[in-house]
Amino acid sequence: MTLDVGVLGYRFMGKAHSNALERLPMFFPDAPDIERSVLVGRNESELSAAADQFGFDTISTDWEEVVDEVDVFYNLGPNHVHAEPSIAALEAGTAVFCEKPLAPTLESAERMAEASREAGDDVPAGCAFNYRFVPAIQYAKGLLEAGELGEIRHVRGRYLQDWLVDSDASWSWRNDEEMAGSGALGDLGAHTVDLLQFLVGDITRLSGHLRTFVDERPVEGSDETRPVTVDDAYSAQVEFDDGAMGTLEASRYATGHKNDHTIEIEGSKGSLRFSLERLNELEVCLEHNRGYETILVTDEDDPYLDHWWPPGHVLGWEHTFVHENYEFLSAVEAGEPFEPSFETGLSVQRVLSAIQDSDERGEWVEIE
Ligand code: SOE
Repeated sequence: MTLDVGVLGYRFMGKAHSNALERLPMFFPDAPDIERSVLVGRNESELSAAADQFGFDTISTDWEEVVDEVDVFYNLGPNHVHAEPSIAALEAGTAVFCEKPLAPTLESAERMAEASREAGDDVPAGCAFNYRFVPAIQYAKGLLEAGELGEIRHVRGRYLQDWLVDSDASWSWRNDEEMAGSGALGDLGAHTVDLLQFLVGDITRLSGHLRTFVDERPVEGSDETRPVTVDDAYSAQVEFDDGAMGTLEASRYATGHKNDHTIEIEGSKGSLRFSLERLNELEVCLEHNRGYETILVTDEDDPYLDHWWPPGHVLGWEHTFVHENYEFLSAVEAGEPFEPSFETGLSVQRVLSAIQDSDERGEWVEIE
C-alpha cells in the first residue's frame, strides 16, 4: 500500500521532512511506501521550484482541496496555520503530522486535540517533537525506565540560540504574538517541556518569567520596522508530579550559543547530561561510576543505529527527522496511535500557557 502524502509548507521544516521522506526507503526499507503527491503553499513560483527540489508530483495553493485527497497531511506552516488545516484533515479522516508547537494558543491546541479524539485512534495525529528520536535520548529513556537514576530530584532544561542578538535581524512571524503565540517559549521551550515530560513525567506547577530585549525589528527589503510582541527569552521554576524540582530556560539572545539544547537529570542513584550540539553522546554518572562518563551512543544495538553506519560513524540533526517520520508513517500504515500525539502536544501547550499566565500574575500557577 502506498501512502499519498500532502505537505503544507516548503521552507526550513519542509526541507527537513522532505529530506527525511527521501532517505526512508534506503535506510528504513520496512517503512511504508509513500508518494510525495502534493506540496501546498501560497506563492506558485516558489512552490513549483520547491516541489521540483523536494520531489513532489504536484502543487496546490489551496489546502482545503488537498486535506481529503491524501492519506497523510503534514502541517509544516507557521504556528497560526496549524489549527484549521489540521482539523479539516482529521475531520476528513486523514492522518496529520503537525510541527511544534501544536498551536499558538491553548484554545487552538484544545480544538486540535478534540478533532483528533473525534477522528479516533486509527487516524494518527502527531506533533513533530523530533528530539525524542535522538538515539541518545531514547537510550536515556531506557536508563530512567530501568530505575538506573533512582528517585529523580533535579531536572534542568535549556535551549539557547543567538540568531536574534543582532538588533538589525529582520522581523518575522516568529516575533508576532498573533502568528506565533509566543517567542523562545513556544519555539524552543516547547521542545524542552516535551522532552522533560517524556523523560521524567508531568509538570504540575510552575513560576514563569518572560523577557523581550528588542521591541521592534526591521522588515526585510523595506525601511519599515514592526513591533516584537513575543518573548526573546523565558525562564521557569517547575515541579514534576513525582516531586522533582526543575529549572527551564530558552533564549534567542544567548550570544555564542547556536543550537544548544541541554538536558540534565540528577537522581538518588545516578545522573545524566545530554547536549544537542553533541547529540551522539550521553554523559552518565551511575552507581558504579566515580563521576561522569561519556557514552558514544552509536552501537548497532543502540536505538535506530542498526539502520545507519558502523559504531562511531556519528549521526546528525537531520537523522532525528528520519526516525520520527519512520515511526509516524508506520503508525499510519498500521492505523495505530503515534506519540507524541496531539494530546501530548496539548499537554505541552498547557505548560507554555501556564508560564505566560504566571509571568503576567507574578505568582506560581498550577497546571490544569
Ligand atoms: C528555531 O530557530 C528552530 O528552528 C526551531 O523552530 C526548531 O524547532 C528547532 O529544532 C531548531 O531551531
